[in-house]
Amino acid sequence: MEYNVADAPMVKILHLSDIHMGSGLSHGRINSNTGMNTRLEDFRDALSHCIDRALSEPVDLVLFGGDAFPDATPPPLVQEAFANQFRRLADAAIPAVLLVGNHDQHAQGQGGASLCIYRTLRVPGVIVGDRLCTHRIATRQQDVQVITLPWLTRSHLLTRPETEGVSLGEIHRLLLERLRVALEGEIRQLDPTLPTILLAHLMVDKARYGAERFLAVGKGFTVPLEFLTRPQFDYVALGHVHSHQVLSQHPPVVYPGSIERVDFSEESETKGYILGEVERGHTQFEFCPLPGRTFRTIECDLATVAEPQATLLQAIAASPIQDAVVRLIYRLRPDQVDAIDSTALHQALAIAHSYTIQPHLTSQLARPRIPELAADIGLNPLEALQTYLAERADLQDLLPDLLAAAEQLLVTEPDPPLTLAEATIHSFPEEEVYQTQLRLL
Ligand SMILES: [Mn+2]
Repeated sequence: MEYNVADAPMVKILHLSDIHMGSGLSHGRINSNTGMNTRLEDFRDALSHCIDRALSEPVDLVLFGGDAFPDATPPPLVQEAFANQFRRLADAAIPAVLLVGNHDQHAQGQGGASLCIYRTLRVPGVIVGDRLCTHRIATRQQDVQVITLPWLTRSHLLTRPETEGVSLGEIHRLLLERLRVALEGEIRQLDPTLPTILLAHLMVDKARYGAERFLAVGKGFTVPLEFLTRPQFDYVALGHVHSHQVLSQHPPVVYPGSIERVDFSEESETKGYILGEVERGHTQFEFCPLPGRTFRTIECDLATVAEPQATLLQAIAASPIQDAVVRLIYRLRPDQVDAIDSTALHQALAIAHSYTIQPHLTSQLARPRIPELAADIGLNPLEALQTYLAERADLQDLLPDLLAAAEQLLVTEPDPPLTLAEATIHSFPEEEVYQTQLRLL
């Protein structure tokens, strides 16, 4: 392709994705100064960092790869936190493309309910990508073409009669075939002289999975990387996968990843966004890390240690937990439970931003400590007690009394068993049963 480099200045872009504003609020607490959940403030700050950078560079175009909120109906406070940041771009006359991800769509019907409001309001410079089409966008430098490919469901590309009685595998094959044709249609009408970007929310077959796997309700279909590595594209800006990864260099096919951790599955991932310079036939880009809130897991197996409390406190002291979201997971034997002083644990964890403590008892059946008491050996209750007590040196003084008491209990005639009718009436009043069932739902 022939063109004069001097006539084709590069377009500076900022590409971010998977904001999920309003996620993981259980890891936060209420900020008494603002009344806001601190995790909502963290997500807002992460987005604010991105927008700060877009303004300070300044970039010519911002690309958002989809999944603005956890669902299509965010509460007004969360909508506002998102809108306040993108409004700063509009104020600075920097165009932004907001792509619709799977979390932005309603389960039924088409369109990105949570993002379409920006089109309805005609916010200057904001383009909502809720269908496959090409947008020619005027930037300070030059025009750029952006093909938007939102999260596709079968209703976008297939009609009901086409999918009736058809296997899921066959539907995915049909979807990919339709997508290939539709994408080809967009590619053929591109202006070959302009920088061209594909902005898509999808799962590429070669991508590593992350937290998005657990967040998505319905499993979508994966798209082969070959669909995206077309010479007509100068940059392929992706969204959906939460861990940053570069799938191809020519052209660059990039997931920036999410901007904040939604849960512990993202504990070890670096969060950030992409800053790039796109020109026809040549693109440079770099990943820019965001500070982000640290997540820290402390895991301890206490079942084999002599001093469980001291071991646990040492493990906490050895972890940098200041201002982090912390989970303390420890395993212990049932007979060690009394050795744990939970007040001291809470004190040790108080410098964390938030924390949870998850004790797990090692299963007696899985680890029979007294071979004579293994599950497959038949003993009557008194024999079982004698076998157990024989192992407990600390209880030898009480042995005669304990055995006598046990014998007494075992020979005492129990209360006559309740009839079924009585049991129903006495143990489970109707209302209580109803309440129990409600909790189960
Ligand atoms: Mn997604």
